Amino acid sequence: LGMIRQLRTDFAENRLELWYQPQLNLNSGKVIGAEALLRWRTADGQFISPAVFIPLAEYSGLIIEIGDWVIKQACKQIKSLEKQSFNDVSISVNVSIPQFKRENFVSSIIDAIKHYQVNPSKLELEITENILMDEPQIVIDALNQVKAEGISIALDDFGTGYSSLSYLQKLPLDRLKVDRSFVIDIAKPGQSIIADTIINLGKQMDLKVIAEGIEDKDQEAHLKSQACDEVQGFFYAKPMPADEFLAFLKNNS
Ligand code: G
Ligand code: G
Ligand code: MN
Ligand code: NA
Repeated sequence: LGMIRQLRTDFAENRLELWYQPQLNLNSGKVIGAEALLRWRTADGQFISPAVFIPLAEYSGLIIEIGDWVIKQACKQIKSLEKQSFNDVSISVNVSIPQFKRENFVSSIIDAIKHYQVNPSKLELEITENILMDEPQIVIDALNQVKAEGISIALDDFGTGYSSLSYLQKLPLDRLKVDRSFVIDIAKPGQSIIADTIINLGKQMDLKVIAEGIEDKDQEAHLKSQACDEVQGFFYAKPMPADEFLAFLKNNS
């Protein structure tokens, strides 16, 4: 509970930062976007991992305010990229279950897009299949509204959650993210079956496929052999502050 109180105070004092991990087109090597990832820098300069504080934010309800801030921050970032003529760079934000349960979730996103006057297709929401665990219809309705606004939707951590394949056809998706756990051993004999199958499934469904967690060139070579569209991983770049992302973009576009 002490930590929740500290999170609330630090959020109010602007100690949360949004960092960006580049996403590249595998063929061209050019940056096509970034995943926005929260970082919490406490007053004494320590970083606390989102893997630790996101569950606390969800449990305490703080995720609503933090999630609003993340979406506004991402729109602001898209605007600033557009101003520097990077019009084709998209920003993906992770969205938690409690955010969807809120009445005005969709209108809050639309407000942010209008406020910053950004192209909605440059904003992508990353959802996980776990958001369908309860009240799937509420979530599917919200996603359909989001999609109708031209905002993109990606399914994150695909294949690691609790839902069934039948939902894949009910969700208005643009992109499938191949989870890092399926990528880690793909260069080893016989260890790439799940990743290969997910890539193929995504292509058959006319979705863009992005693989996550690439750490070496053998993994990259395997993904090229499967014609995977896009990649994200430490091999290319780690998550970085906005100014460093801009510099990375200038060098890789
Ligand atoms: O960046 P890192 O690998 O430490 O992130 C750990 C986890 O925190 C990941 O599962 C990621 O999706 C989640 N996360 C990071 N930023 C956000 C955010 O803005 N909102 C939500 N809901 N989750 C986030
Ligand atoms: O759950 P989600 O897919 O949103 O998590 C994204 C997290 O994965 C980010 O916090 C990011 O730091 C981490 N990540 C991204 N690329 C790599 C990688 O190549 N290796 C490892 N170990 N983690 C990665
Ligand atoms: Mn993600
Ligand atoms: Na993932």
